[in-house]
Amino acid sequence: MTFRFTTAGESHGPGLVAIVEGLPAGLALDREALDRDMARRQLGHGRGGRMKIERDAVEIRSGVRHGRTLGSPIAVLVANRDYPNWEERMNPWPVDGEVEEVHTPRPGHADLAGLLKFGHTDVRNVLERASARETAARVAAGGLAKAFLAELGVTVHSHVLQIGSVRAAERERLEPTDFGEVDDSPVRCLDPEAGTLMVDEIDRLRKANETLGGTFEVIAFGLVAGLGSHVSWEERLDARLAQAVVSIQAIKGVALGEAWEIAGRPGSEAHDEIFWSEARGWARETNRAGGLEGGMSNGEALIVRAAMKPLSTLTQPLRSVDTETKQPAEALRERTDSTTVPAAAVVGEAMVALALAGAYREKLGGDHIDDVRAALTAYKERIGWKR
Ligand code: EPS
Repeated sequence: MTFRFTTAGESHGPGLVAIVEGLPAGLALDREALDRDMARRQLGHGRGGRMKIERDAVEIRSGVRHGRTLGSPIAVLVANRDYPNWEERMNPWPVDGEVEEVHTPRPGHADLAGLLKFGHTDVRNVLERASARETAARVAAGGLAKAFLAELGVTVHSHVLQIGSVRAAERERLEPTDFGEVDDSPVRCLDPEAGTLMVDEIDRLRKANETLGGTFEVIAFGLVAGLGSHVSWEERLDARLAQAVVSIQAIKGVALGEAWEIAGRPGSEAHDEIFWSEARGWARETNRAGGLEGGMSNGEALIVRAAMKPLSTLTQPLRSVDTETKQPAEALRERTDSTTVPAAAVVGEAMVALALAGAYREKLGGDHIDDVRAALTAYKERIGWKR
């Protein structure tokens, strides 16, 4: 059983598409839950004018009937409400009149390398696809993965740890219930004081024509031990999670568990000692590994952190070169967000959910969701899993 997904779409084109293949039949989908995630991705202090235009919603085009999956590929469409304002510039078909080309690549964006690689003369042919608008399609796909995981007792959450120079206080051992109100924070931060300072920092830097990056954490609860595998590199769950999260636009680093902190500690303070009791079964008192050992889940909460660079579209542009004249020029100045770390955390949830859904499909197989549940029960029984 191969679980996979792909997306298509340009930022200002007619819309975005995601195709998810390999979910079992009979899985119940909740339309409101899917759209709730789409709206959560649009949240966050520091968003620009575009989010006032878009009202992202999932339109299912195939693979679902009367609220349940059919086992066939699921195609979803997310419309770009901004398209009518770009119809001439982004029309799939020739238009009357000249469409002005962009020749000033932004440092930090895909603009220059993409232009050279694909032989375009118009930077827009690259930037439209490189844009983080594409993450709306990932969140739509991730919503389907989350629905599947929920059937297996897994939930995926996220929160912002840092925006610009402001860091939230570190929290030990978070539980699913800690995330009930995270979307009420304007920056999706669990530390209200830091959240207020983050909002101030965003406002201050926006006035100075700056953009901001930051870090966020995604946590998945309820995993069974043994997802992924130690036996070959491409089956390692940690490697797949890292790829999934680093593939998000502007993400430059990923940490699994306390990766960077552990690197400087002695071994006796770096690992999670193993315990067993009749009541709990296998358990750990600490979770420094972030739920991953030897490329497999160990049943503890799965913790992935990501670092996002400041957005590369600046209202006070950096120095660049005109790709036609080769003369110095200011980089493209476009409408932009000041920061999208809160939104990126929601995209992180989607990518982690998609990676985990793939790992569960491989582990448990099954054509109908009932087959998958039965396989999970049988596996838990075999390994004596009590959670
Ligand atoms: C983006 C630039 C902005 C963002 C966009 C990503 O769009 P625009 O150029 O239309 O103002 O708003 O993000 C989204 C549209 C979205 O849905 O997240 C970029 O260049 O990456």
